[in-house]
Amino acid sequence: MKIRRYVAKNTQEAILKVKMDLGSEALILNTRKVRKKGLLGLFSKPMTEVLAAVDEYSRKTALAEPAISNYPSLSDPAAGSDEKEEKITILENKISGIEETLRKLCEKVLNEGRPAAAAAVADESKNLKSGVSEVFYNNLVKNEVDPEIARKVVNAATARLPASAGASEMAAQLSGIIAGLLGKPETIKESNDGKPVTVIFVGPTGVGKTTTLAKIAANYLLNRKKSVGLITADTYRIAAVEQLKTYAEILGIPVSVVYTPVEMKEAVALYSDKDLILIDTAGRSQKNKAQFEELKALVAASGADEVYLVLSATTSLKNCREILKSYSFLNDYKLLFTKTDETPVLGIILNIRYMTGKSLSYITTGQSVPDDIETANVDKITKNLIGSYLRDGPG
Ligand SMILES: Nc1nc2c(ncn2[C@@H]2O[C@H](COP(=O)(O)OP(=O)(O)O)[C@@H](O)[C@H]2O)c(=O)[nH]1
Ligand SMILES: [Mg+2]
Repeated sequence: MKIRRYVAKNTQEAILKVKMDLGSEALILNTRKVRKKGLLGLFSKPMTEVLAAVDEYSRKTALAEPAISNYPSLSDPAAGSDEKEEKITILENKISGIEETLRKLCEKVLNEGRPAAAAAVADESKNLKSGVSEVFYNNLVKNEVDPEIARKVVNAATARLPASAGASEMAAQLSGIIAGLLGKPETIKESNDGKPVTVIFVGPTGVGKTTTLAKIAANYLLNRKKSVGLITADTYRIAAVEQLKTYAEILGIPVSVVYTPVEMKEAVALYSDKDLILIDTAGRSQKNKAQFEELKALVAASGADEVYLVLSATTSLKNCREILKSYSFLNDYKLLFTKTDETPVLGIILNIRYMTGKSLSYITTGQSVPDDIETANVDKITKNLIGSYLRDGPG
């Protein structure tokens, strides 16, 4: 990862510079207002400083990958600078690399045999490292990573780096640590015994369980040519049953409505010839213990191979903690985050993954069935967490 600092009259201009220099995939690490140093600076207009990073790799492949709008990248097809500019940029980078090496060499030569001065330089670089750590810590917290987790990952990254490490080394270390914490997402497994894979979705009301189930059903049916059976145990509201029936009708697949654990077992048996059985449930009131007992019995009766706890990325950490408590009766489950399109920050994903240790799976990115769903992309989530989105507004 390559990191550079840009100063311009305003944010737009700074971003333009970033794009010209680093390309459209550049990641903004930090923006702040700065004034010229010295007495004159007091009277000068503030400038905008932008700290930006880019993967050498992602820059090369940027054009091959579709841009996904809800992640903070600066995708813009017009940003592909022409060949000359590209060459100039490469040369500039090479020169600044050489400058840096020279500077370090000079320091080394000057400090040889002068321990006090050497210590001063070491001190200086330690300050630099802790300054860099704070920038990243602040970004993580702004992106709603739990401060405790943010502190832990930044400390871990700092500990692994030499005192002279700069922002690019820190970004690379942090990316590695966060990606490791997010783990490898696990989606619905293939059946290998000819029996259907049975999947049940649980979670609070309104997070998007039914919509997500419809997206998965449609994808299995249309893209993977699999046979699908639907079951709904959400009989609290007539509208909920109708919603799933409508999707089933459009897709031309069967749906069973079940009220009791016995009916659940029967419905699952009915679909023994399918490749995939998707089961919808009702959200429960956190205050009502009996409702959770009911849900527990339904989950058990379904004999589901996989349970997905569906959570909205817009839910606060405090509420998520409550929700997790309510669903702690589940033996095992995977985390499915919806509505990532409704929030610019994805800290909740890392927080909940860290707290539960459960695998990530899919994330959903909008209301549109069947398109707005994807396997959680650890790389994109990591970038979202480390980067500083332009939340502070332009100018
Ligand atoms: N913006 C956005 N809305 C979503 C997403 N998933 C579901 N919704 C909307 O959330 C609302 C509730 O969805 P529904 O599937 O009925 O939630 P359920 O009560 O958990 O079954 C509906 O208006 C959906 O269109 C998503 O990924 N993004
Ligand atoms: Mg529903």
